[in-house]
Formats: sequence, C-alpha cells, structure tokens
Amino acid sequence: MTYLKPPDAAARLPRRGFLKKLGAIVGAAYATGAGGLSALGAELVRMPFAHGERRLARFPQKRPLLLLRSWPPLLETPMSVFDRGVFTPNDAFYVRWHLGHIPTDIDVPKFRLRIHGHVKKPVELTLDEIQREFKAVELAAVNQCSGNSRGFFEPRVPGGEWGNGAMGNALWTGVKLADLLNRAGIKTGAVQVRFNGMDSGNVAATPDFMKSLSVDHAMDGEVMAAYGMNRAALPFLNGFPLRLVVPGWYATYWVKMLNDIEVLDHPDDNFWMKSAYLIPDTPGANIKPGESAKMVPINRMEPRSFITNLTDGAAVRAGSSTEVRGIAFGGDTGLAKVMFSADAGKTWHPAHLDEDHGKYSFRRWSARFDPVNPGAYTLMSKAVNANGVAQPMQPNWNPGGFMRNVVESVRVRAA
Ligand SMILES: Nc1nc2c(c(=O)[nH]1)N[C@H]1C(S)=C(S)[C@@H](COP(=O)(O)O)O[C@H]1N2
Ligand SMILES: [Mo]
Repeated sequence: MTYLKPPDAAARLPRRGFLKKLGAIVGAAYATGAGGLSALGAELVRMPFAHGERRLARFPQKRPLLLLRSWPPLLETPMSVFDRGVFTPNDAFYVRWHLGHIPTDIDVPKFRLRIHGHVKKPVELTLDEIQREFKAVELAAVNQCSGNSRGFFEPRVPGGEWGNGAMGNALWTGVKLADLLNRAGIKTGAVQVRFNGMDSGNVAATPDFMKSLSVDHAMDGEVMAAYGMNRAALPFLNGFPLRLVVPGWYATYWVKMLNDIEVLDHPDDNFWMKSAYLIPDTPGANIKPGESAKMVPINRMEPRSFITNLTDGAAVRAGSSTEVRGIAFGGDTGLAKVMFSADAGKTWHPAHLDEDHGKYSFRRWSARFDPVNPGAYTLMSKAVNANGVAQPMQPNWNPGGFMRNVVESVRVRAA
C-alpha cells in the first residue's frame, strides 16, 4: 500500500502562506452552490439561520471551506459537494479540532502507536509495521460531527453553529482495531479502551482529548485504525497518519492523529467522556428546553437524508418533470428506503436508490418531481433505516445541540 505513504519520510503540513491565507476570501463562485447558501457579494455566504454568515477559507490540503473558527479549525463542507458524489473528496472533507496544539510536522519513521494499559504485552508499532504486518481492510463510512446542524437548533444552544456540512463519507483503509489489540493481548477485567491523539491543549490545564469505547465494541471487527482515506493518505487536518474509524457512531469517537491506545480496567472518567458529549437518554436525545434527563455519552447515529440538487428558492418548470436527488444514510445501520414528498409531507413516494456502498456509507437517491400547477412546493426526503427507524417530522432538541436528524425541507417555485 505504498500509495498511502506521504511523498517524504517527514510529512509536513504545507505552511507557506498558510496564516496569510487564513480567512482568505474567495470568489462568489463557491457561494452559489446547492444547500441553502446564498451569496452575500464576494465576501460571505449565509447559512439559513441567525449568525449564519460564513467566509470561505483556504487551509493546507483543502479547497476553500466554510469557516466557523480559524484555530483550532472548524471548517464546514459546502452542501454542493454532496451533490457531486457519495464519496466526499479529501480536500472538501470538513474539519473539527478541539485543542490548540495540533502537530503540523510528523516524522513518519519516528511515529509510534503505543498500545498499553491492561494488556499482556504493551506494544509500539510504526506506521510501516501497521501497514505491512496487519491485514488491510476497507470500509465506506460516514463521519458526522455530533453537533452537525447545530445552527438550526431552536432555541439556540452554545457550540459551533454548523449547517448540515459537518459530515462526510469516505472509503477508509486501515487495520482492524481488534487485530491491533490482539497483538498486545487484552487481560481479563478490561472494561474500556481509550484513544488519544497527538494534539494537546495550549495550557497544561486543558484536558487532553481522549475518547473510549467498551472492550466489546473495540473488538467487534468493524472499528478500524485507518491510514487511508479515499485511497490517499489522510489529510493532516483529518488526522494524518492514523485515525480511529467507528462505523455508525458519531465522529467524536473517531480520534485523529491516533498514537496511544490504553486498555482500562475501569470506566473512563476523563472530561471528554464524563462531562462532554453527553445526550439525554431519551428517544432521539430529545427533551424540552428546561427539562432534565439522565445523561449518557453520545453514541450511535440516526438516519438522515438531504436534497442536494435544489436549494430553497429554486425555480422549476410547471408542467414538466424535474429530477430531485440527494444523499441519505442509515446511521448505525443500512438504509432501507428513502421516501420523497412534494407536498410538505402529506403524501410520500419511494425514491430510487443508487449503488449501495455498504451500510455505513452515503447512498445516492433520486425521485421525479412533476409539478402540474405553478406555485410554491415544499419538497422533503425521509430516510428509513434497516432497523425501521425513520427521520422524525419534528426537530429534536437537547442542550448540546446534538443529533439533529429531522426531515429537512426545500421550498421551490414552479412557474
Ligand atoms: N485527536 C483528535 N481527534 C478528534 C477530535 C479532536 O479534537 N482531536 N475531534 C473529534 C470530533 S468531535 C470530530 S467531529 C471529528 C472530526 O473529524 P474530521 O476533522 O476529520 O472531519 O474528529 C474527532 N477526532
Ligand atoms: Mo464533533
């Protein structure tokens, strides 16, 4: 798998002009794509919610992306990208980091993945050993931030005000986490496995970003340590040289720049497990504002679907047929069907599903829209997954702004 290796032994995030370009403004060409963005001159694009003005900024190895925060970076994928195909190109893939110190320079031969803790034999592996000594596996899977679409929450909640583009789908290449753990040998009494990356806070008091999975989950044969993304090395900002892939689970567990795996004989009570990323333990993580509930760590994803070729305000021809298309995913399982409505959810028709890239992948869907009469139409799509879970018609709410998966609508005009 030499094609996955960076060109130089010492991989470096290209820095030339980087800081100068931070916040760089690009032309309105990018601002007019599908997905509810509208151009505000050449300078800004606007997400369809309050405080939704965004610049497009260029970061290393990335095309211009919607800028939420320059450092640690929060970069969102414009929805128009999702209309081009079910695999999100690496240079368009969204970016989310919590902590200020992110390595920009990695000496690959010196890189080591440590596996230690409650194991029979601690091990240290080079990237080369991981690539040569373990069986390579590939899986298409959606990586979605827990807070994707938080900007739409009403009442508003604190946190990054993402539109719908804090998600992406890639073909991940790597090794089974179970194979890595078996090399070290898990001791009886182990309960969780904790993952840590090479990033850290700028001050020592900042809790290091670490996430844990149960031993059973870590050993399920699906969770991967990936060194390839769409058959290329991971971009730095998406976790070069190695990241965890937790199919069907929210991206907070997909630890980037993974270099430390610790098997624990007790439940992890670090800040990022105990205090952050908690959801109400209710269906759809849904509560009323002000209500309290038992809180649990966020976990499995819910089904979602989006219309990608038409945006709010689009004009179509009355008396003729328009193709409506989009993407959908089942969350923690495959997609059973996508339903399409052209009358704000009164009647639904099954959409056509394109090629299946596996149960954790985006899948393309399409439907015909035949407006007989001129006027306003509200288009909707609803994904139903293989467990029979459907997107709800009412948005969920919780104080973290997590797990939005309501049926989205696009209002168009036939003339
Ligand atoms: N090391 C490290 N891994 C991390 C994070 C982080 O801050 N540090 N953030 C997590 C969160 S909350 C998200 S949404 C995803 C984002 O993945 P991406 O930047 O590749 O899109 O990375 C996850 N892995
Ligand atoms: Mo996230």
